[in-house]
Amino acid sequence: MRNWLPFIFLLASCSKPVSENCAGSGLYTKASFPIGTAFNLSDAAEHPLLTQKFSTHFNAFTPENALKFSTISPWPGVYDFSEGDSLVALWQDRARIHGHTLIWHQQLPSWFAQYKGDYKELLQAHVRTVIRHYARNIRSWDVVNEALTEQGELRASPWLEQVGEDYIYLAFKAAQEADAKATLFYNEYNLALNPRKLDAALRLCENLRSRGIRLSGIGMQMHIGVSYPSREEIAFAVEKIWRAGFTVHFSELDISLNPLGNKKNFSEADFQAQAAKYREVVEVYQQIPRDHQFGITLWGIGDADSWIPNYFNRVDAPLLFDAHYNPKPAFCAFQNALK
Ligand code: 9MR
Repeated sequence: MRNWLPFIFLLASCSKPVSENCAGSGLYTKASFPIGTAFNLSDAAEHPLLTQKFSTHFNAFTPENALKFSTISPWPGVYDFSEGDSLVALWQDRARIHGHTLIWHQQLPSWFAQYKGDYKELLQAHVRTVIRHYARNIRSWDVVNEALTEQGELRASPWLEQVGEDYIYLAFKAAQEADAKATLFYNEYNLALNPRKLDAALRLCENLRSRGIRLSGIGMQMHIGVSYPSREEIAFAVEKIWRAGFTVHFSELDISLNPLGNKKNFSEADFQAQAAKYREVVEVYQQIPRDHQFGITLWGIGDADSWIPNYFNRVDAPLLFDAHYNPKPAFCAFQNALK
């Protein structure tokens, strides 16, 4: 038995995760770029701790659903900006507000499919109306969201169907005409995971630029998992994007603990692995030259508010704070990685 003791101690010390310590001070105060998050007005109203955490740690904000077409347009040509206006009024003094999203194949109004007018005009009017409404408070926009398939082709979006291939160009053109100084983004997921999609996104954005579009940056959504994509894959994608002359926004970061949906709960080791991945993401982001960094935006604050459990019908805990807004190991790793 005595001979086994060192081995047992060694095993115990290897498997026991090392917790990082960190200060409760604001995340954004340690960062050299904006640190953002996303939520809805109802989340803010229901959870006072959410707004408290937001005020302490974040200096950028993306309305999660408030500016989407289905939220703001109950009838053709009719706009109700009340939720977006309330969020803007709440945060504009202390956070940079990023507009999300103008043209997307999801969250279209219920009347969209039966619309009897000209879809090209609808697209242009929509982009113009929303950008102009917020021109004073929102200086950057995800103009087009998720236009590509994993094969790098144009996705079968209702916009593609109704307006044709030029719908992306038309959206960006309308955006820059509506606000000549706004910072315009193309926003997409799986860019680090899928080099084929990354190349297609770069081709798309370079093509838009060659046609006179003032496209500033690419939003890498970064809905990722603890074990994918690798640090190297993230670094490769990031570098390709900034070297092509685009600003990089990690626009919707969360790190799933349960991508396959086969777990019912999570161990301390899972939370440590997640923390390590968050650290990696922050480290890679900080390798981008300053003038190509737009910021890192988390897709929510507390695990209970995340879109993932509802959307995929599985338990998950992908964010920096737990369901009670207590900081997780991921929070400390994120904070300690900032420099
Ligand atoms: O977080 C959003 C969730 O509340 C909505 O139900 C969902 C609808 O598809 O959209 C979520 O946000 C998405 C974002 O707007 C675009 N990228 C993917 C995000 C997660 O689906």
